[in-house]
Amino acid sequence: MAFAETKWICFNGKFVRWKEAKVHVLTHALHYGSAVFEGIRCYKTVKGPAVFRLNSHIDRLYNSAKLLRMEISISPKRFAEEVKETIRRNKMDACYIRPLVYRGYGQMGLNPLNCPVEYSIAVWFWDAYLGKKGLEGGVKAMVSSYAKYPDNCLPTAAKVAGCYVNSSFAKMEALGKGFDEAILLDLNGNVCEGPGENIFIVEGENIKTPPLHAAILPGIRRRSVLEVARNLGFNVEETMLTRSQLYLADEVFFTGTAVEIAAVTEIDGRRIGDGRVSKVTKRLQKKFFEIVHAKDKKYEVWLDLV
Ligand code: PPE
Repeated sequence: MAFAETKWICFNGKFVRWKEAKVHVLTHALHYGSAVFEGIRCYKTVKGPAVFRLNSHIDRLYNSAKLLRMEISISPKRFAEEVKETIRRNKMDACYIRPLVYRGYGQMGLNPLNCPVEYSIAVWFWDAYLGKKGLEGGVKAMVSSYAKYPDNCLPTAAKVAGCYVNSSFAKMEALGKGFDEAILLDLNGNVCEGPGENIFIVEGENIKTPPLHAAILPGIRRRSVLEVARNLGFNVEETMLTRSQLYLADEVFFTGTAVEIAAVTEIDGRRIGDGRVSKVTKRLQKKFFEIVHAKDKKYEVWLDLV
């Protein structure tokens, strides 16, 4: 597989060659999923490379670590600095950033508390997650046969590596059936999110998305889209959504760091709206393109120059 390798990975604060950033096979996280991660994007702007809402992502990383009872050895401020240093060292002007905090090698068994907490930061060029299709033509999704786990089973607000097996199941099933992406419902049939994206629907002038208590990841794009849409004059609402609301919506779109904003034009073989990327999704895509490329002063505070 061709991976867009870069030169350096920050490994516990030291910069090591991409190929040398390795761990022992008895690393706790490999066996028990005891790791947390982030997905962040850096964009090329006229002022140089800029990271989108870096501090929000770092805050979520520290919250994820807290939920897993992991103490990160450096401060959030220092962590953010190391993210930027990793981008500089690799001379990237646009990239995806993947910080990982995990329980390392030390002791086997379910109790992770005696294993060291280690971290890494890798960057590479990653095109929009659902490709050109996601951004321009819209994707076909299916309602997954896998339900999203409730927060009293596994924390939904944290990006815990082990929890992503749920997402992988849904993703594999969707791809295997010829769809581009999955949509997960909770055990009661309420809409939650995609395996790696939050979901929104458009009903007339209203933009709706499931609330934080709907077993979703508190997406940073989600929060940003809510704010931008409100500022653009749309009625926005965080509310539980049913499966039928998905099918009957005028528009459906995914948001996320990797995916950006992607239109969902078909769900379970049903055409959504007119089956094309429609006006609200297009408007938000355009606005976000301007925001992340530092072309809208109002949102420059969301960009952190590298
Ligand atoms: N829900 C889930 C389950 C999720 O993993 C993501 C991010 C989101 C919502 C959107 O959150 P945010 O990026 O803060 O707006 N998924 C990351 C990982 C994707 C992957 O395939 O890996 C991402 O987009 O970076």
